[in-house]
This record gives sequence, structure tokens and C-alpha cells, in this order.
Amino acid sequence: MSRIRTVRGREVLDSRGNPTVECDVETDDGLFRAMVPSGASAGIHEAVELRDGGRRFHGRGTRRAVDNINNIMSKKIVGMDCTDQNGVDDLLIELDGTENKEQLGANAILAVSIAVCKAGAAATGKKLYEYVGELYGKPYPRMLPVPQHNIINGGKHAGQENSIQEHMIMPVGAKSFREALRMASEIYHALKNILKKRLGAGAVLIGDEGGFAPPQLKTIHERLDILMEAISSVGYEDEIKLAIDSASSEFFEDGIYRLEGKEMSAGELIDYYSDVVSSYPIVSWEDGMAEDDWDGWVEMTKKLGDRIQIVGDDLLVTNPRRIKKAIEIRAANSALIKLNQIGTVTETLEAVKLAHSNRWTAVCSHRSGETEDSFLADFTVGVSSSQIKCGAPARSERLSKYNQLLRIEEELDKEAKYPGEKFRTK
Ligand code: 2PG
Ligand code: MG
Repeated sequence: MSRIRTVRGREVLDSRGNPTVECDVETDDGLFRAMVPSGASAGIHEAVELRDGGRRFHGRGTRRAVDNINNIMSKKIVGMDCTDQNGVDDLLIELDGTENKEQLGANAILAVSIAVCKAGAAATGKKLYEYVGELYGKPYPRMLPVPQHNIINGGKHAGQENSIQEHMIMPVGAKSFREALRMASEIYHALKNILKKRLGAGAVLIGDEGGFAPPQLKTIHERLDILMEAISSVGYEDEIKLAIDSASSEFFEDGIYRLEGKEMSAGELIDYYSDVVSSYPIVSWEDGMAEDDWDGWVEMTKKLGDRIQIVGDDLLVTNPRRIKKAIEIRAANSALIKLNQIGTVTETLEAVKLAHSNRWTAVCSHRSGETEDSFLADFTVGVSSSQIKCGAPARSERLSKYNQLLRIEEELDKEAKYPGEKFRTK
């Protein structure tokens, strides 16, 4: 038992240079800090990220959210036991009192929730991943996640319209996380050289998640061809599989998907995806369908769900209610997990539990606007998730998570498995 002494919020900047929320929680064991990330291609069903509006920071200021921490939440939380994660999160939810956390802001609530979680780990003398595992509440297999590295950025993250957002490599043939990260780094630099030689220096400018954003490559085929070339140039054809995130809500309107200069119905788009899946070693496809196109999701899962992982991001928004529905109607077979889509550690744990107990995978994910906080790495190991999506193996806001996973793997030594083999199905 360790009492929360002070709770202090502040406005800091994220990796895009936009304001975000940081929170310090002080207990007898020290000071514990959390920072929240922020999405660009955010789903409409996500919990509300409270922004100030007005001219300051082009309306993106987080002073109101910070004030909510300092003037409202801190008054109730101070004095509570920091190991009572459930109790703290329940209270924050109750204080907010809305469905989507619009009153206090999910950005404010999550900053407090994560800082309390870090304090709780210290109070119990546990490693953060161990403590998260305990909150998760199951005897869990020790596992390091297979990374999904987005090394070609498109869509909103690269200032491009009507294009696929993320082209990711998964080092499934690696024997450890450390080896996976090395392979990814080697491929990243091989890709950089090829792009530069073939398309010039402008092709290696990077998008929000550290991947390259070559404006000349407009179609998924052009992008995946060069990706495959980079993979084979360093000899990893057998070790690497691919994952895609369409972020299709961004190119869906009035029942029509507008991608790469074509207009398609859900069925036509799924046929297009099927061809792509047949042509490349793809094992995972995220947000192929738009956030409310439930019929499209069911159809895509029916058509491709036996062959690949169908991941719901904007569709599910880490919300147990939406995940439950998707499980019932078979609208996907995997949930993307983003803490700030739902707003507390406890609810995020519930979302992962729901996925895992229905034999779904749970892919723990960063946001395109990130911070140096590495909580996600510990969270991912804590819940024994088989995968993490954190962007390219470059830029420190991405590496803060990957480097923390290196430390955790070293600490766990031979105890931890790397589940790459699971994805070598194609
Ligand atoms: C996604 C995410 C992260 P954003 O769509 O999966 O890669 O993007 O944070 O912009 O929503
Ligand atoms: Mg996504």
C-alpha cells in the first residue's frame, strides 16, 4: 500500500510538435510520469481527446485537459492507494460521467491512469511488465511481441490522399526480439538506399511514423515491390512477412472507397485486397474496411479471415462493447489495442482480455503522434500480446518502446518466447 501524495498535469509536446498531456504522480516511492500519444487518422468512435480550440497552438492546446487533472482529478485521487488501479480508474470514469470521456478528456484521464500504474509497480516492488501482468490477472506465458514495423508511410501520415497508410514488415523468422529488430533495421536502411538511388533524395523523406514516404510510389503494388526488393537485398525473404493498415475510413465516403484513383464498392475493394494477398507474403491486414462498414468487415473476414489476421482499429477503438459485437458477428479476428482510444489502463486490459479469451490476437499499438514514454512496451509484455505496432525502427519516440523491449528481453533471458513462428503460415 502506498498513498498518492500529489498529482500534477502539464502540457508538453508530442513527436509532431503538437501539445499533449503529461502527468506526474508522487508517492512515498518517488515520482512517476506518464505522457499520452495522439492519433492523426483517429476513429470517430474513440474516446475524446480534449483540445482547447482558439488560436493558441492552432486550437490544439491541452490546457483544459491539464486543468482537469490539477483542479478536479487530483483532489479526488490524492490519498488513494496507488496499487488500487481499478479503484482509481473507476473513480476517474465516474468523475467524467460521460460515455466517451468528453468531460475531463481521455487524454487527461489516461495520463493519470498510466502514471498511477507506474507508481503501483514501484509500490509492489515489481517490474512494470510484471505488474501489468498481475493486473491483467492471468498466469501468462512470458512472450516478447513480434513487431509490425511501418517502413513505408502513406495516407494521412505522409500527406497523401487516397492511399494505403501503412506498409509493414514482420520479422517472423527471427529467434528473438533483438534479432527481429536487427533485421528490421537492416531492411530499413537497405530500402533507404534503393529508394534514394532509384527515385532521388526526396523519396527518403519520412512520414509521421519514421517510415519513408516516397511521393512517386502511388500504388500498393509499387510500394510492396520495392519493399520486397529491399528485403531480398539483405537476404531475408524467408524471415519476413508483411502487414498492411489501409486506414480505409480516410478514403471512404457515401458507400464508396476511393483508393489509388479508383472508386470501389466494399466487395470490389475486398477482391482487390485478395489479389494483393495472393501476390505478396501478407499475414495481417488492418482497417481494410471503414469504421462503420460492418457488412464490409464481415465479408472481408469471410473471404480472407482463414488466410490472414484481420485487425480492427477504427472499427473497434479498443472498446469492449464494439469488440464484443465484432466477435459475435465475425467482423474481424484481431483487435488493435490503443490505450488512448478508450482512456484507462483498466478498460484497455479488459479489451485485451476479451480478445484473447475469444482466441483473437491483440496487437498493441502506438499512435502516429508519440512521446518518449515507453509504457506501451511493458504493457504489451504484461498482457502477453503476440504483436506490437510501433512504427519504423527509427526516431526516438518509436525506439523508446523497441529499446525497452530489448531491455525486457535481456532481463527475462531464456524465460521469454518470441512467437514469430506462429505467423509463418504463408
Ligand atoms: C493507426 C495509427 C497508428 P493514428 O491507424 O493504426 O499507426 O495511426 O495514430 O494516426 O490513428
Ligand atoms: Mg490503424
